[in-house]
Amino acid sequence: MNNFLADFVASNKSYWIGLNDRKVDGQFRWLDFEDELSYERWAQGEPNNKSRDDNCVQINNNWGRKLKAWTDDNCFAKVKFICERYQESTLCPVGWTLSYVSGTCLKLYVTESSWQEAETTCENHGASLAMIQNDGMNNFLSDLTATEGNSTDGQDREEEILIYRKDCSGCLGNGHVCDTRTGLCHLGCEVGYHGALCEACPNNTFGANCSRKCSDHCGGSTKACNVTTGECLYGCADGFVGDMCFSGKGGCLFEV
Ligand SMILES: [Ca+2]
Ligand SMILES: [Ca+2]
Repeated sequence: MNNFLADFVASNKSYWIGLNDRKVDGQFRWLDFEDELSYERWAQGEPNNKSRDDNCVQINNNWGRKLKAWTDDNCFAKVKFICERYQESTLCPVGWTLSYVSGTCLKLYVTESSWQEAETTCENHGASLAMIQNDGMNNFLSDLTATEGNSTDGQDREEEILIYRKDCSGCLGNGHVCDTRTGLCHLGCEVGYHGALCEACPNNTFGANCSRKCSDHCGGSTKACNVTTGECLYGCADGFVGDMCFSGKGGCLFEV
């Protein structure tokens, strides 16, 4: 393959986005929304509804075409795609990229899929095909497509486990410190929390490094106690008193 062709193939990238005119030909809509488009970025001569099924839209980084522009294409064509998911926080799961333009998380999928297969894959990951409402977002997605191949090796990375965290509770540090992408606490854990993620003490333990055990005389079916202080959460079992229920009512101590 000569260099020219190699460059052409390397730069010939198309990705499904959420735009389609499957419902009424010629009326393009974002996914199932009814609103008319407030922003469009069609390539020259597009949309041209070339075949009867040209009802789904790709964003292209094609050599020889207007960069970042859209084309209508056959919905059953197999191309890569971009999913977008909404977050309550400004943190994205690992493998997703935050768009400061939209406040949403974006991810490229390199498994070539029909438009519907792509949308289904997005939905299975709590997302939908990406939507573009302005130049900023169009540029963002275009930049995102430029990162393809950096880490995917032709495979979608399997890292959908949401190990990011919205806060760093349990982590030590002023205002709590953790890697919000991985959830790991950098400075160790507060009293009552343990592990790399500084999770609350398990199995009725409490205190520094979860090294102490809640009193056997804590009340309730779980006999649970506060992970930091050891105070019984549901009062004391019959015959015992005190925050930690170590004292017998008669004044005897049942320290454990
Ligand atoms: Ca059409
Ligand atoms: Ca077309």
